Amino acid sequence: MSQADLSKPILYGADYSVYVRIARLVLVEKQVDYELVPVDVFAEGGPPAQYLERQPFGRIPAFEHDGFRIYETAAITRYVDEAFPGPTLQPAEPCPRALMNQILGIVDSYAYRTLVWDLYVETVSKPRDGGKTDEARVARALPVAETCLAELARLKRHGEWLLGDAVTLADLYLAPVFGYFEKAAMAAPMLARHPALAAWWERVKGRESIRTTEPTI
Ligand SMILES: N[C@@H](CCC(=O)N[C@@H](CS)C(=O)NCC(=O)O)C(=O)O
Repeated sequence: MSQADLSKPILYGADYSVYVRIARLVLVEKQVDYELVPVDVFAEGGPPAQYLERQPFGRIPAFEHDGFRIYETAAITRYVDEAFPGPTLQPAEPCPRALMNQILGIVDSYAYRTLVWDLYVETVSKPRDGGKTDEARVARALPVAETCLAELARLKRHGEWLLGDAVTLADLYLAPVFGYFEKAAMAAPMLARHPALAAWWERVKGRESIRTTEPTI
């Protein structure tokens, strides 16, 4: 194996995963050459035992660079931003940096579960795969989804991206969540109530990093 191979970062995961896509978006935006090693956490019997040595909670992604192993997307993305050259994806000033971290927290704690699992999976992928939508779960999720969108719209700063004129981790965290959410029927009318957020999403979809990380399923 050449030296170049040794220093090429490896991301473990599946391209359908929201969190794997967040890490991939960061790698692409930083123009880091990386290898995606497939791990399917939803395979029958769960992830392979070998993978659990990297990520004992059985979630994806996991990451390795020059023998340094980490997991948790927040740690991976900040490491990639700080360890590699390229445009910085975290504002230096305390206030925009705090707003970015707040948006990351909203995605982790509320938006991922609500917009992806409660709305997209329940109303799109479950029925497509022959399952039955849990209508009570959808009904409980709708007001939470409204709060997510209202808060994201309120936090969005003036400019092309969530925090203004530069793409940050906030944009790259939210984009894969919206990638699934927009496929749900309720997404368009909900987004239409927040025109600046809807315009942001249309802009994000034009980025090369988004186009080249589109899930294959
Ligand atoms: N806190 C983890 C969350 C990662 C996560 O939830 N990944 C999902 C796929 S998008 C997963 O592995 N799900 C498998 C499961 O829930 O068993 C991180 O930030 O990396």
